[in-house]
Amino acid sequence: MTHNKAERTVVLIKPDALQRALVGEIIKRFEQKGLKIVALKLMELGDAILSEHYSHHKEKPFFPKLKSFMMQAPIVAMVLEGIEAISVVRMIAGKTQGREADMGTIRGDLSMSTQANIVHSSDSKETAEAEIKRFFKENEIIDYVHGNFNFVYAEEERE
Ligand code: FUP
Repeated sequence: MTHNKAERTVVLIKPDALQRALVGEIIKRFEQKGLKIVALKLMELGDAILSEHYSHHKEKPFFPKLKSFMMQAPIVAMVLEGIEAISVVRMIAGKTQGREADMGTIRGDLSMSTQANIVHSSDSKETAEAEIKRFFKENEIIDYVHGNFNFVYAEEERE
């Protein structure tokens, strides 16, 4: 990581967003906020990785349908970096239920659904760490200096 206060978090742009041609719109929102993209790729997810990823929901009635939904089209997986990136990304994504999410958030502006809710994002430091390992090889994450760093953050935040 290029800054010692920075966090890394995983975003998955889900099949509904790819099918609705919203990938650019979503990446734009994270970029414009000032988050740094340190990994980015298109993936097709299979049953095994989805069972692991959604293991906290495995007893829920919606679990099989959630997995098949995630297999309907490719997803875009990213790692974003920034100070407090995990909570900032959750805030930009908005509440899980698209119909209830605040306007201005990705889900509030773009989703009418709970399952087809456009993005997934890591919900804690522990989850982020596990999800980075789940979706990325070490050499797919690129540590580089972003030219806008000194303007995205104030001096005292950069110390
Ligand atoms: P989030 O962290 O906001 O993605 O929300 P959850 O971990 O609660 O939900 C994970 C996935 O399960 C989301 F894609 C939404 C989906 N889900 C359903 O399909 N039905 C439900 O009743 C609740 C969640």
